[in-house]
Amino acid sequence: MSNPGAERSARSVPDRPGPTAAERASAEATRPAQERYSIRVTSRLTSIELDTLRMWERRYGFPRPERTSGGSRLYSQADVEALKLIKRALDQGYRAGEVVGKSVAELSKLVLVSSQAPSPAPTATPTVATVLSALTRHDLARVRAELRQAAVMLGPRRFVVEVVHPLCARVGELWSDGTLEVRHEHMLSECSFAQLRVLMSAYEDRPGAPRVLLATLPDERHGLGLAMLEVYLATSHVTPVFLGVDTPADQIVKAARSHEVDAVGLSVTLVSDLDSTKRHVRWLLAELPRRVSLWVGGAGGAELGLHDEAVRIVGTWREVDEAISTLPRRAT
Ligand code: B12
Repeated sequence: MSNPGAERSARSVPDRPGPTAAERASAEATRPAQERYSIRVTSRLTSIELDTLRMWERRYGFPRPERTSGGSRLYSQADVEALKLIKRALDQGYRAGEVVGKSVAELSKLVLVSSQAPSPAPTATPTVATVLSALTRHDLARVRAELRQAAVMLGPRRFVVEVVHPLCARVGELWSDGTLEVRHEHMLSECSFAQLRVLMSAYEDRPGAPRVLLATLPDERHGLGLAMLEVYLATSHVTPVFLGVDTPADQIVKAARSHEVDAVGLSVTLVSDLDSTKRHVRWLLAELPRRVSLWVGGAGGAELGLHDEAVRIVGTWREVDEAISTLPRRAT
């Protein structure tokens, strides 16, 4: 039986000879489009010496690159990412034996926990652009990788303020003008939540730190603002108590009492029914213990027209800082 595909490809073979096996191997070894990198490129990308890469492979079995037919090493994008984190951990004082071979998740945590302010300060702008472009291509792996890398490079606070917040705002705009669809927004929300959760796993309750309960009222499903705030508070030595979205007001009061919080933070978007939100806020003011402050943040907060000095309307990160500065310090 004839095979038309084979015939077509046989006809299209050019007259001049194709590349030799060695040429193909060498081209493959340096072709970033396939996300495979030669040892030389990997060394340059990660600032790790060629000999060190070979030695780790022998000693720790990592990285274990693929080989071309000619035997040259081909490192994957994941190898490069892990190696960059290993390099950061080494720069922070870890020994190779402690970090080489750990997973990217473990390394990210190590590097974050031990990093002070990242220096020199890298800029977040390329990340926002790259994530948006990956979102439009449905390249979920790239979205996750970019967010993970930005979190490590910038640190949790800058990651929230300079990456997740502007990304959400931009995706909201692109969604309302029809450039992006709801699936893009869901994808970004899920990936952002996941990364914010990883960041939170590095924090534990600090004895003596003030506590802030975070929730949204019934029918408000936007929780990313709260998840950002959770990380932001944790980096400000405040213990966040994340209750989540769509929470009945009486449950917020009960949780505020049982967790002995100093403030309750509500996130309100423009989607919220503002009259019902106002009623809930007034009810909360009456029911919460007097020493518990009430913060209302998110784009809908300012639209509520609440002029009650017991309610703090918070719209910017600076205002979040001001609100934090009013929290009492507890005796340990
Ligand atoms: C992600 C998202 C979703 C996700 C939410 C996922 C999740 N689990 O959170 C999903 C897909 C569920 C969703 C659904 C909807 N969404 Co939506 N969504 C967004 C998006 C892109 C980001 C939301 C967000 O996280 N904002 C948080 C940050 C980015 O916003 P922020 O308010 O400025 O917050 C700042 C501060 O106020 C502070 N902060 C926030 N909260 C708090 C709380 C406290 C206590 C403090 C101190 C500080 C603080 O943090 C930020 C930094 O300063 C926004 C776009 C946008 N610009 O917000 C649209 C947006 C809010 N959604 C919109 C709409 C229309 C909807 C839907 C009605 C769509 C639909 N037809 O189904 C539904 C409604 C669902 C509901 N009943 O709540 C519109 C609202 C427009 C309007 N004027 O009404 C927006 C603005 C998009 C747009 N441009 O059209 N959405």
